Amino acid sequence: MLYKQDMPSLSVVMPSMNEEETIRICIQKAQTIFKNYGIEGEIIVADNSSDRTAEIAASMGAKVIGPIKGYGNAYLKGLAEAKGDYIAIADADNTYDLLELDKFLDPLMAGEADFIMGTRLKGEIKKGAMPWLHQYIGNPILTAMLNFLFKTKISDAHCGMRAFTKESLEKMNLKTHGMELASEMIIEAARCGLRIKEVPITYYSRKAPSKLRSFQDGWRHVRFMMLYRPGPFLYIPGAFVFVLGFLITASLLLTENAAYNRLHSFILGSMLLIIGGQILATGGYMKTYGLIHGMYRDEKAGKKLLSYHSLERELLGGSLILALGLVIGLKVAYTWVISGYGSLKEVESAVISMVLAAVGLQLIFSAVFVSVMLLEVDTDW
Ligand SMILES: Nc1nc2c(ncn2[C@@H]2O[C@H](COP(=O)(O)OP(=O)(O)O)[C@@H](O)[C@H]2O)c(=O)[nH]1
Ligand SMILES: [Mg+2]
Repeated sequence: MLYKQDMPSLSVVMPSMNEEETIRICIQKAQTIFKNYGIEGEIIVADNSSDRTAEIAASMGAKVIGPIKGYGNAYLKGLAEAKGDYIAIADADNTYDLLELDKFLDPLMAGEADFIMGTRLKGEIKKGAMPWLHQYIGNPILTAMLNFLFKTKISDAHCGMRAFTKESLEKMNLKTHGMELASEMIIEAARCGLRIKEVPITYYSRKAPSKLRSFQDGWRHVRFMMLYRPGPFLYIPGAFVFVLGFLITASLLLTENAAYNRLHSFILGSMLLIIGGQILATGGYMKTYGLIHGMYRDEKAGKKLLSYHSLERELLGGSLILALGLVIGLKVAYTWVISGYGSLKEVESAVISMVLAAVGLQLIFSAVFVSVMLLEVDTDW
């Protein structure tokens, strides 16, 4: 139990799933830190175990909550319970040495930073502690993406040992249920303008098997970043592909008989137009989802684009493009009928009709889908 005094207090939150071999040592180390600092401390174990983890943790005075499925969920519920002025988080697998918490607490308590990240890549990684794929490929790539997209300067975005002040936690809008919470926390810290500091730590190997699934969890982080920043993932490539398709198709249409002489380029251009449209539409869906869930700082432009009236205009625009495609398609069919159902040489018109119909339909469906997503939102967008 924490009592508010002048003395600061510390909450240590640990998610656990079948960590009976290591939960004891983790709690002991946290308690040693409480003693060394002479601070009031509480340990919260957000558990989802079928072994004796919860029983051991409770017997050592930790507050055990659960069962909680999902790494993100465990933190969301665990952090909601935390009452300390300072909050530290770490795995319950003893891969992080909780005695190293001093490196996190000192700068926090000195007011030098609001959010302290451990870094194993600038610290030490014991032999066999981190799979090769994570150490040299997954983690550096995901970290670089995060740094690029969110202008952070982190060296180990997936380090699970972190600490922050209670006020910082309250500022961050954390909500993801899975492993992507690790990325969300950094993105939110950066978004809220928290002062982030890294401290090198040592990473030890695990006893029980890891719960991480490299590819599924890696992809969850990428998907999450995409949601926050659809621009570099979808808008920019989508617009590039669309414009390229448009230029190829338009330049061929302006060339005499090019649709026949350069048929393959013509089809390539058309394909790029359709693909570009699809990528842009997906960007629109992601942006809508992000706006609904308050993920962006500057929401004005996005909200305007998604306002009821602009959706109506998109619907109208899509219908006109589709209608044009259908008219051209009908013209092709008519030519076929009056030619006595013989062989046709209307490839150019047929392809244009197909592209217009596909792009027009995409626009109509996107406008409909986005407006359906907005049904649940209580605004006058
Ligand atoms: N409550 C809860 N804890 C989990 C869950 N999945 C993983 N954990 C715990 O979260 C921490 C991080 O998971 P871990 O397997 O160590 O991932 P790694 O450090 O990336 O290998 C460990 O303490 C796990 O026991 C879950 O679904 N629920
Ligand atoms: Mg771990």
